[in-house]
Amino acid sequence: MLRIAIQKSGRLAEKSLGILSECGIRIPNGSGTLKASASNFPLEVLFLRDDDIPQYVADGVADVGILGENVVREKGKNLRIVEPLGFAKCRLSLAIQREKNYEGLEWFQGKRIATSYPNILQQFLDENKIQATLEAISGSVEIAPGIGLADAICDLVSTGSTLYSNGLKEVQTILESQAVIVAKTELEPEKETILDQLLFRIRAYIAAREHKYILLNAPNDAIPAITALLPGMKSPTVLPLSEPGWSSLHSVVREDTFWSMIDELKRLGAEGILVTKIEKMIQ
Ligand code: PRT
Ligand code: ZN
Repeated sequence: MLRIAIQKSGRLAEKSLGILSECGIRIPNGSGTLKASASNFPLEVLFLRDDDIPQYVADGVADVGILGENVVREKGKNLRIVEPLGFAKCRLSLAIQREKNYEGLEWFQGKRIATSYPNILQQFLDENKIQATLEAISGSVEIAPGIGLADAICDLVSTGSTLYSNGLKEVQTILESQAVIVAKTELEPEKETILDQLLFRIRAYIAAREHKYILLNAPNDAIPAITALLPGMKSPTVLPLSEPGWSSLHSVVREDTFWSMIDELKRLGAEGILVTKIEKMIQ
C-alpha cells in the first residue's frame, strides 16, 4: 500500500482529490477524516496541513505527497519532485510600495523584507549579493509595509490583486510554482511500483487535459498540408467522405497551439472543424 499525503482543506485540497479520482481511484468521502483507503487501488490517503506534508514524507509516515513547489523548496529537504501537476500555479515574488521608485535589485540593499519563505528568499538574496533583514511571518505578509513592519515583502502572487489592493507592486519573481508530487528519496521497491502505476495514470490524465481531439473535412489535395500542421500522435486518420474528392481528417492537437492554427486550417480548405475533449491519453 502506498501512502499519499494531501492537503486537508485549502487551495490544493479539491484538485488533489480530483486528480486521484480522474485516475479512477475511488476514495470514500468522509469529511473530517484524517485518512482513507482507496477501494480499488493500493493507496491510503492522509489529509494534512500542507506545511506538515514535507516532514511527514521525509520521515516516511507518508510515502508521497501533493504540495506546492514553493513549500517543497522552502522545507522539502530529502524529498524528490516526481511529477509536476499543472495546477495551483503561482509565483513567489518581491513586492514594494507602489509609489517607490524601483531601478533594480540593489533597491533591497539594507532593507527589511517580510516573508513566509525565509529560506528561499535568503538563498536568492545571497546569490544576488544583497544584504537585507528578513522578518519571517506566517500570514498576512502583504500588510507588513503598511504597518511599518518591513520595507518590502516576498510572497506568493497569482492574479496580483492582493498586492494591488495593499498598495504594492511586484518587482521581481523569485520562483515559479505549481502543485507537484513529491516522494521520499528512497522508497521500497513495492511502493515504487505502485507509484509508477499511479504516475502512469496521472500522466495519461494530464496529457489528455493538455490535448484536444480534432475532426475536420477537407478537399483531398489539402490533406498533405493539413497533415503537416496536425501530425497527431503518429499521423492523422484520413477517411473518405461520401462526397467525391473530400476526406475527413482526425487528429490530436495541443490545446495551447490549437487557436493559433485555426486560421491556417481554414486557409488550407478545412471545413466543419470539430474539437472535443479527450478523456485519457496514453502516449
Ligand atoms: O491550511 P494549510 O496550511 O494547509 O493551507 P495554507 O493556507 O498554508 O495554503 P493555501 O491553501 O492558501 O495554499 C496552498 C498552496 O496553493 C500554496 O502553497 C501555493 O503552492 C498554492 N497557491 C497558488 C497559492 C496561491 N496560488 C495564492 N495566490 N497560495 C497562496 N496564495 C495567496 C498568497 O499568499 C496571497 O495572499 O493568495 C494571495 C495572492 O493571490 P492574488 O490572486 O491576489 O495574487
Ligand atoms: Zn499552510
